[in-house]
Amino acid sequence: HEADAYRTDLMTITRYVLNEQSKHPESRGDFTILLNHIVLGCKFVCSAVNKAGLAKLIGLAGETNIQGEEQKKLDVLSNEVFVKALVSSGRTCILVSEEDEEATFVEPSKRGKYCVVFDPLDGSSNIDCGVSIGTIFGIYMMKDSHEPTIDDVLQPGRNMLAAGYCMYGSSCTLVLSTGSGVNGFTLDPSLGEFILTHPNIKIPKKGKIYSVNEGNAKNWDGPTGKYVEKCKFPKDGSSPKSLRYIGSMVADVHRTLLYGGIFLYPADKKSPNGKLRVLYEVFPMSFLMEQAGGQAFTGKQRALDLVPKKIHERSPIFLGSYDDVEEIKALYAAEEKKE
Ligand code: P6P
Repeated sequence: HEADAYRTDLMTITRYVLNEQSKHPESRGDFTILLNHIVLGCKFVCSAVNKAGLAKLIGLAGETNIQGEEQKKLDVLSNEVFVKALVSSGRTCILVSEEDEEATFVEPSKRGKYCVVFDPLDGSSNIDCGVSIGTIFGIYMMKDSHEPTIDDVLQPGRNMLAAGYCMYGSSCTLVLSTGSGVNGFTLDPSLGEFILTHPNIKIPKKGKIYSVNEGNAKNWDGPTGKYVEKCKFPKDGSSPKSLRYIGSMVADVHRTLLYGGIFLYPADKKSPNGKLRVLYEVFPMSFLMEQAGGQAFTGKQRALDLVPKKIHERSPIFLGSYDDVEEIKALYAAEEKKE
């Protein structure tokens, strides 16, 4: 037959998640319902982001969020959409959002057993210039069926059941892992469905790209400085790596996942814990990298082994191709020995 104009066996994200659920016969479908509400939030934000330029949704909302940054209307809108979608799912008990200083404890009548940590619109400083931005999320099961407390979200990243991001760029791409590999889905606006376009993503073992804000070089610690020097002036005669830095974590991580290489947001003298947030930036991206065969390191330990003490805690992060992260781990280990 000539190639079908229309694929008839559409693997939508909903069908994919249902397939995953069927692997857990004891499951009552709560997780599937939760993911479906996250997907709904992503579809809404995708539509709002795409209209932003026209609907004058951009521009400052005037308020500032916990990070002291001026909130743009899209930030506020996206946060409200996700909070409402997650609460109405009836499957969550605690929500932590980059936009909210305090965690949201869901009222008992709507309470479920999952805790969701998310950045509803990461990279929002890039909205006005059309650079890709994204939603990042992670899902924990509450520790046990008791009254939910903040400790239910202060778990190491290795306890996450699922993590993902949705990138709002030239197309709307949702990358998800529920613990058995990483899959990418692209929104077909004519169907309003996310279709599987990147099955079983595996990050190249080694890459040719490094991604860091070189503007902070003055304040880097030794190992980071040495590693970046090595990328630019390799001693073994290999060719220098390319620098690609978009300044929007979802876009930089998505490129790293698909093309390989390493993304770095190191500590520096100004910010000893780096800039990126543990719960809803470092953990979900580290989870995805490990599921795709890469790794994620904080400069001291495996990122997913970190146990956060505060919901907006930061950590340095080095993530990407397995071999590239190994190199920077060796430099930190050598530094450790000297001390
Ligand atoms: P810098 C965007 O504001 C963000 O939170 C991440 O999306 C991005 O990776 C990082 O900050 C960029 O930070 O200091 O390089 O501008």
